[in-house]
Amino acid sequence: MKHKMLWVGLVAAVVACGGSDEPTGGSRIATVRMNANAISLFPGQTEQLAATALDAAGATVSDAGAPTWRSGNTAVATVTAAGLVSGVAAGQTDVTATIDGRVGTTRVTVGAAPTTALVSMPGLSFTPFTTTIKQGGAVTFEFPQVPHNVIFTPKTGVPADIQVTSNVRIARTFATVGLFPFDCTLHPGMKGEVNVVP
Ligand SMILES: [Cu+2]
Repeated sequence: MKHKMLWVGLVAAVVACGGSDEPTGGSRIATVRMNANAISLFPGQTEQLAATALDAAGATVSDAGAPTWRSGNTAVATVTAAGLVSGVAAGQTDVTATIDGRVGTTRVTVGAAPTTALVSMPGLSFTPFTTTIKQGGAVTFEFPQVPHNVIFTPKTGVPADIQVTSNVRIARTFATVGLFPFDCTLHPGMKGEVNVVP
């Protein structure tokens, strides 16, 4: 979301500066700066990239055209015309943004999602909030002394809920790709989610 807002801001700047009195003719763009030199994703995860055109002095060229996005290997990661990168399969590639012939590059590493993961419950929270796991993998819920439950939002492929318990580890297997939110109904706002990826 942070990256998306950055990109929206860039678009707004381009619009705001349209028709400025800056010189034309020949590229004023010296480099294309990416918001990240490198990113890491799991298959099925996305991340928004942003590219900024800079002049020779390093100042933003606010009325530069929109970047053209390209993935060096679409079997590893794809990128949309708006710079949204999606992990496809484990590997490494470069995503480039070209503006007026200048190229910015972000190295994209797609890692295999883990087959096991642990969710702990410090205070009245699930940590981490989002657990990413490979399809068929198992998430272990580590219940502390304070009792909690894990109640999943009903949907196809969701595992069985875990009723109120404490001082125990209980695992659930996730056979279906998708996002599976859950709550502890004893503690309003105590929420988490399991993101199951191919
Ligand atoms: Cu709880």
